[in-house]
Amino acid sequence: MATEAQTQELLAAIKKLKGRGTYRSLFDKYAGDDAMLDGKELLELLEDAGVGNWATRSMWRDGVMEAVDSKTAPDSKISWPELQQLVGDGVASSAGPSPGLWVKVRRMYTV
Ligand SMILES: [Ca+2]
Repeated sequence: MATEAQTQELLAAIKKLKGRGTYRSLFDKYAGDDAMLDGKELLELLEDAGVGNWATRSMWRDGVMEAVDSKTAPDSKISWPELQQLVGDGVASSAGPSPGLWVKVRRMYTV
């Protein structure tokens, strides 16, 4: 279950982890040299951000991956443009994610 609250929790945790850096630098840190965030790297990010716990974190990973990964060319990896859909560009972040993405992220926590 859950939804809006968990989406907000996720975004708040990522924002906190980002600290004074940018979303781009955070992405680069976890994505590494290939500039793609795979499942293992996403799990590390979620763990460092304190999202979920040992029992639920893999569900968060799967949910985030499913919501953010391209629907037309899914590769189970998150590129920077894909992550931007979730966090915005970090500059004009007040605009936030598109309404369609909110629905997707919300749906992924609904069992
Ligand atoms: Ca992808």
